[in-house]
Formats: sequence, C-alpha cells, structure tokens
Amino acid sequence: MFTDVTDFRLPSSEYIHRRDALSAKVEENTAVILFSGHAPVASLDESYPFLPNRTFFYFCGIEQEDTVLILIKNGAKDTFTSRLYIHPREPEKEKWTGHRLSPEEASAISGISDIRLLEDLKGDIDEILAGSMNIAWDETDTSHERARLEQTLAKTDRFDATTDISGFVTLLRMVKSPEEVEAIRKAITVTKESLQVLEENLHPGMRECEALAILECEMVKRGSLFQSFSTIVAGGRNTLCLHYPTPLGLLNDGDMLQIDCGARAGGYCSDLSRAYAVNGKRSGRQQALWDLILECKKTSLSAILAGSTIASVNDATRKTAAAGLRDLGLISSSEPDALESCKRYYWHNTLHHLGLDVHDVCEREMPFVPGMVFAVEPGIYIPEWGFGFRIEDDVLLTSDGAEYLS
Ligand SMILES: [Mn+2]
Repeated sequence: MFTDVTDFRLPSSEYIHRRDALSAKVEENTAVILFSGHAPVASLDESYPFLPNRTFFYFCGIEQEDTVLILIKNGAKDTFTSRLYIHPREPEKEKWTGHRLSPEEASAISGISDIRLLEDLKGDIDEILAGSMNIAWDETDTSHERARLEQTLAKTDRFDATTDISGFVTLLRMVKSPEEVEAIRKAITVTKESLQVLEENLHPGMRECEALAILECEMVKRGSLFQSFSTIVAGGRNTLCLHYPTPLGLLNDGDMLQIDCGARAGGYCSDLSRAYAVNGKRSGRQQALWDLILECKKTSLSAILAGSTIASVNDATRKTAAAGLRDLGLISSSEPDALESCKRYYWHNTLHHLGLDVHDVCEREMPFVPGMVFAVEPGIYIPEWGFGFRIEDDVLLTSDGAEYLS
C-alpha cells in the first residue's frame, strides 16, 4: 500500500467559503490582518521547520513565510475584498530558499485574485490606518509581524478599535467540512501504512531509534515532510514516559513498544498510537492491560455523541478503567474511591480535537456536534508492572455517533 500525499491540498473553494463565514461575523468597515509568520530560529542562522500561523493558513492555504493576508469589509459589500502580500520572485534568492510562489500560483491556491508584493504592504497599511477602519486580528498570534503592527497601532487612535477573531475562528475550526475530513483521512492512511511497515520489521534487539527511522522514512516517502508532532517511540519502562524524548534504548524480548505518531496531509494532522509486543506475542499482563484498554476504548467511543463533552467522555472512560484496575487487583477493595485511585494509572485525557493542530483549538466545555473530529486515546500506565500504553484512533462524530477514520 502506498498513498502519496505530495500534491494533496484542499481546493481554493474551501478558503473562499471560510472567508465568507468570517465576513458574516465581522462588523462593517473592518480590515482583518493576518500573518503567515516566519520559521523560528533554532540557533544562529539555523531555523526550525516553518509552519504557517494556523489562523492565516485557515483562510488562504498559503504555506510561504512572511506572507500577509488582508481582508477588508466595507459598506459596499457583504463579502471581503481579499488581498495577499507575497515575496517577489527573485532567482538569486531562490538559489538558497527554493521556489517562491508566483502571483498566479498564490492565486490558484487561495482563490484570491488581488496578489500584491510585500513592498506595498507598509503603504497599504498606512492607508488603512489613515481611514476610520477597525482593525481585526488574531491575538493568539505571537509573531514579530503582529507585534510590529501592534506598535504601529499604539501610535494611532485605532488601537482601542481592534477586534480579536481567534474565538470565532476556534468555533469554525471545531467543525470540519467534508474536505477537511478527507485530508485527515489521507493523513491517517499514510500513518497506518507506515505503522504496517514497522510492524513487519519489528524484532527484539532493534533500537527505538531504528523503529523511529522506519516510521519517519515511510511517512516522508509518502509526502508527509513534517509530522503532526515529534514521533514517540518508547520500549519497556520508557513507555511510562508519555512524551519520551530520547528514543535510543534497546527493544528487548518481552517488552511492549509504544508508538504515538501522525503524518500530515494538506496541512491536516493524524494522531495514532499503537502498542506492540516486541517479540510478537503479548505476555499475560500485557494481554490483561490490552483487554482493559480496548474495553475503555469501547466506552469512550459509545460516549462520543452529539451533546457529550470532553469531561463526560473522560468520566465514562475512567469508570471503566477503575473497574478494570480493581479486577486486576491494582486498586484494592479497601480503597473507597476507585475513581480517585484510578488516577495513579490513568494519567491523561481520553480525547482531544484533531485538525490543523494535533491538539486542535477548542472550547473545552462546548457540547459536541456532528462534524467534529477527535483523537481518542485511553491509556493506562502501571509502574509496578514496568510498562503501560495507550491505543489511539481518530474518529468523526456523525449524527449516528463516532465513526472510525482510522
Ligand atoms: Mn493524541
């Protein structure tokens, strides 16, 4: 099986639709200004990989540094007049940076016809500020670019007339369109195919880093250059560290191996966790924990319904975990509050939203509605037994309940 996501992206109609949805929410006479940002510096002239600001990306689909999106709503129209500011094509610079988007390419991706050059940005912003327009932006954006705009605004009387769109964008992002679900499905397929290759090659004596290399190789080969998060590969006692950061250990005969990984497609994340017996056969205790986690998963899945909340799914799942841990003798009958005692072994939340971010933006208390996508990951960790694990799958909430995407 080989799923190729090198060219996968959402159609520009998605971005047009999202801008229309935002336009219906902002007041007349507003300019929304969003920045793609810049790759953070790792050290000296070395940078971390670039991931565009997610609010910016959500409204235009552009993945190029230093790009600026301005959406203007004025009295004349219900919808935005949209402009995108990009770097010019510069063959000399592109010897180092690689291909920069041409105006035509930027237009095809975003569905925006008015593509301008960054050199026009300052003058255009001055013009907007000189008028009586309100400024809207994403206040969760920590980029230098937004900080600079903030300084400029502080010198004008426009500063008190700024609007933060991040809350509304969170509500939009929480419910996925069919195109977004398709992107997440693609990302999941890449992850599953990569896990399959690892499973076929797994054997005692292998190092954690070799398992990591197999997974990364398979995901990158399929076109997922940057994963949804740093792949977690942990064997034996290392499974007791949830975000185990140094996968160099040996995978021994009799160990469990925890994998938590996710490829990306079209900017969208997947998030799967698997637990493998390194020698291919689970021991008695490993099987007992496996059965209990699957039992928890069944509870979680049936608790994910329209109207449920993150808290209600957590509570239902913990009840199943507590009962199982009592049966295994890990919570003794003398402990009066099994749910409280369960916290010794059940360390993290059961689920989170999944989308452009792996732990996607959300209103935590908000009741679920169809179209939401979750990663569901019940996990139990037993220090006395020297291991623990989670099994994680991604689901779409439909009007009939949770449907597996993975
Ligand atoms: Mn997860």
